[in-house]
Amino acid sequence: MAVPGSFKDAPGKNKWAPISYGECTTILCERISAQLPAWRERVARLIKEHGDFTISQVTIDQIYGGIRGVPIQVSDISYVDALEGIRIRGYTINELLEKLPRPKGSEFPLMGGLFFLLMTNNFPNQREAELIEDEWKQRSEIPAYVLDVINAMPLETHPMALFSMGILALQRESVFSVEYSHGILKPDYWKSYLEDSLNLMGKLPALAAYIFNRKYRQGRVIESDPDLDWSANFARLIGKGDDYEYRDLCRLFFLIHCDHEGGNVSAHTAHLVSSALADIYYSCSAGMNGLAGPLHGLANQECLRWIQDLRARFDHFPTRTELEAFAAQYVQSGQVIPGYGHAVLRKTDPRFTAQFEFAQKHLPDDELFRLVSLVYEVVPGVLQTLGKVKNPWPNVDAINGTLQYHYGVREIDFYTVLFGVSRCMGLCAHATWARALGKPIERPKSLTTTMLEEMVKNDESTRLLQQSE
Ligand code: NMX
Ligand code: MLT
Repeated sequence: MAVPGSFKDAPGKNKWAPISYGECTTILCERISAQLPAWRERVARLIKEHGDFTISQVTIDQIYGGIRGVPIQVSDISYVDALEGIRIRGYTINELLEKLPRPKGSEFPLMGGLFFLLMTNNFPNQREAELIEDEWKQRSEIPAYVLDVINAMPLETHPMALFSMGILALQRESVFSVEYSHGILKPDYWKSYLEDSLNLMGKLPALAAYIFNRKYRQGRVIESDPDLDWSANFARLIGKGDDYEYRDLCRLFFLIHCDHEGGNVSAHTAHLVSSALADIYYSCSAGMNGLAGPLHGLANQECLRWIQDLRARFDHFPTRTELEAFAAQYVQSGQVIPGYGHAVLRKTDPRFTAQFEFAQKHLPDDELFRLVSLVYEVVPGVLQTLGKVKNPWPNVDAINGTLQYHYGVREIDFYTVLFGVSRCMGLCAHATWARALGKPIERPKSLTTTMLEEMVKNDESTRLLQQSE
């Protein structure tokens, strides 16, 4: 088997047999390597010829306002347009749903194909999508010590904390960390990030299912079925293997949650952590800690709770007027309606629409879905009346819990783990490519309030001086 990495010829560093990568990693490495010289040359030229070109200025408003809208990094893996939504490697959600290879008998894609696309920037054929799926099966076993870590935690621990801990515990498996300690050369770092990514993604469904079964199903054990794809096998591992519609929902759910460009909290966190050359496990675990925040991924559990609370307030299905009054009172009390609003999007999230269409087809009469539909009709208008909400439209989280609930996955606090299983795929692709392009450690600058006050004062003094001249 090929050994993709090369090592420093330094005393004490090269007395070690480098790890042999398998066929799948080698194929992916070849695909990426074929593009790297051109990418590296493009980036180097841009920096050399236009390095001092100003693309943006930062205002005090932005610096105190969560760096909103300030471009701070480059990633060619995905991009979120305010009106169109996400494009992953140039493809919209609908194009991915339509074009990616599928498992036999399903109209929803194989996640192996999505991984291939994210990592290689090449659109996969059926064989390439299945190559990744098969590889993940070989790499799916979770070491016992990782399960011991989870077992040692109190049952009531939030599943996102367990999920993040599980990923962190897997760090012992990192190929990059071993290779780095033996002096692998910088241009080759990305290869072991890729190897670690394949290992991590292969294990995540089993890790998430282990947490689910331990926490909510008295620790039952369900074996994987090697004939199932990654998403359907996850459905099986949580006891939903015979539900063909739920398998499709998993394929849809995992696809739409995989990435949302580089600036969201989980992606940005993982990118920052990996810029210090912390490996995939450290980086993804860190990203998951951000995803666990209620303004980010946890909004999916909060949103279903909100919908359920709303339903519980009435002894009948609420009318439009009743919902309007309830939502208005809710936001006027200073609380946010989960699942609505977005830092970048300025229209309905296409990931919401994809799930909405799934629900219209498969569960049009579900009471919670009917309520989600009514909320979609009413809440944007209510948020608009506040006059401060920049995007009154639903995001991905406004419906995903309702779908899970319909199919019997009613453990609401588990929903963000589902998001995380998928999101790690995007985090891995960003980190691998950041190493491939030799991105440096991130270190932006912080200022003090006094400095800002002085900058404003000096600017005003200069202006007054100029006026008096
Ligand atoms: N309900 C009530 N108020 C809202 C909402 C909402 N859904 N969205 C924004 N606002 C408020 C926001 O709290 C802020 O108020 P204040 O100035 O008093 O602090 C004001 O409107 C301006 O906020 P925006 O600039 O529109 O939004 P921002 O970019 O700061 O935040 C979110 C974006 C997504 C954090 C925000 O819309 C929100 O909290 N939404 C609810 C939580 C949610 O659905 N998060 C999931 C995001 C997607 N994901 O999966 O990660
Ligand atoms: C995401 O999927 O990460 C969310 O929509 C949040 C974001 O993009 O800021």
